[in-house]
Amino acid sequence: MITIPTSSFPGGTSKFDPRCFSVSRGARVTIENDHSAFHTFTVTDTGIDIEAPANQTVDGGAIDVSPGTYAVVCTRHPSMTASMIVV
Ligand SMILES: [Cu+2]
Repeated sequence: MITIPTSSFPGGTSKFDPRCFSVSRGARVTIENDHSAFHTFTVTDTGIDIEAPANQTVDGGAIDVSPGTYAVVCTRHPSMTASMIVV
């Protein structure tokens, strides 16, 4: 479960919580967007691009990529980043 906290804005920096996490290959991820803005969970150099509408929890599907460390970003807010380690 990746959370985008409700307190992300205003006055703060939007973020993923946790900022660094590991998942087993093939595991499903859930994105809980508790914030009042649209965000994405986009994994660089993969086809993973999950839209997380405001105040919704979405099933991100299975993470089926090779083991390694990946950069995660919100395409709407480039300062919103995280690291995903696939094992
Ligand atoms: Cu965002």
